[in-house]
Amino acid sequence: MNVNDLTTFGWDEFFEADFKTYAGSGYTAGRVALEHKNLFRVYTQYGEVPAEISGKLRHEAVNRRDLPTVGDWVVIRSRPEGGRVMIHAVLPRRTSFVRKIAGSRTEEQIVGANIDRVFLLTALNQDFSLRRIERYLIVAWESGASPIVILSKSDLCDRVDDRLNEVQAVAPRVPVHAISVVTGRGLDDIAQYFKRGQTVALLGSSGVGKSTLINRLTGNDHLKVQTVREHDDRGRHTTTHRELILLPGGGLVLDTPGMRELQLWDGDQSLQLVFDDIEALAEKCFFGDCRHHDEPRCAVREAVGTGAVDSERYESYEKLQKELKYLARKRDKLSEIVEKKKWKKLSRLASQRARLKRR
Ligand SMILES: Nc1nc2c(ncn2[C@@H]2O[C@H](COP(=O)(O)OP(=O)(O)OP(=O)(O)O)[C@@H](O)[C@H]2O)c(=O)[nH]1
Ligand SMILES: [Mg+2]
Ligand SMILES: [Zn+2]
Repeated sequence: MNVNDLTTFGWDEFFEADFKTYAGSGYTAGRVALEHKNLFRVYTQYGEVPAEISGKLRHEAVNRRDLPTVGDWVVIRSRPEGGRVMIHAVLPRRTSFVRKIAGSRTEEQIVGANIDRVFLLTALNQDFSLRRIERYLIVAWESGASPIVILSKSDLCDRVDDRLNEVQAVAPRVPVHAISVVTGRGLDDIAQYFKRGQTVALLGSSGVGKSTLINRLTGNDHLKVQTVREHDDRGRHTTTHRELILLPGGGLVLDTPGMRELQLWDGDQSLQLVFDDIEALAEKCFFGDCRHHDEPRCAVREAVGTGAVDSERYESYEKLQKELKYLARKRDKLSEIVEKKKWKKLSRLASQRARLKRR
């Protein structure tokens, strides 16, 4: 594997096209591997180097989306004195995995950029929840990456095939695999997803075995994993920051800290995709704008009544739909504010420049 070749890290014509405007002025490109308190590590053709954001980029950023995040391709320039390189710009993202930040504030967080596939990990113990898988699927589809459901710790479960079927039923058209790093089950099956230059992000609650799987794939114990098993099997948030790791056989994996909650940010269309069984039934309702509450000849309520659609799945669908509607309203308000902020900032920058010119 040639680590001086950026294609090893996923560089291709897509990013090349946007980089053209920078090429030739001493700029090169790199991919953000890690972010920690405003300090970054970036994969470059010269190796992995520490980096920081240029004052201009920080100054001109209106919101977080404008700043680099793990997985981003960035425009960098090394400084003559060596040491840290400067990040001057973020190249447009091909995909971005966005969630709403935890808590009540309406703010987005980009968990990872330029991800090709997301592994949604759920452990085959008390962690197992079909409802959580549905939620994860919406965020995954929305990111532009392809989701794959991974049921981890299959060695702890004696109904693995039942679980596989249950998950497949709520995740139509999504590959589902059961794995165990203890018995080795499924590890050969998932090898197909790790390809040179392709990025797989691992997401799931704390303690499901994300870091353990990556250590297994890299063949070392670079990543810290939870050592003492807790009696209640809940995670301890061992991983504290996101990190993009190059696999010895090619391919990149993004380790992420376990999430306490995955809040939706956007996803109307993905909701339709994840719940296409219910969406298809809704087309058969007598009224075109049926809310499936008390309207006559409602195909959805009928299906829930006969058990053709699981009632918990239907509740989950309604809940997620409400959540998305609420968010959309809040986001609309927010974008108004951001738009105003942007104009203020731009006009301030313009008058600053004009003043400088006059001097
Ligand atoms: N029985 C069993 N235990 C596993 C398996 N994979 C991981 N574990 C154990 O699960 C615990 C948690 O693993 P981690 O890899 O730290 O989990 P994580 O998902 O990275 O957790 P956070 O970093 O906190 O988000 C460790 O004690 C692992 O040894 C498995 O396939 N079977
Ligand atoms: Mg971890
Ligand atoms: Zn209806």
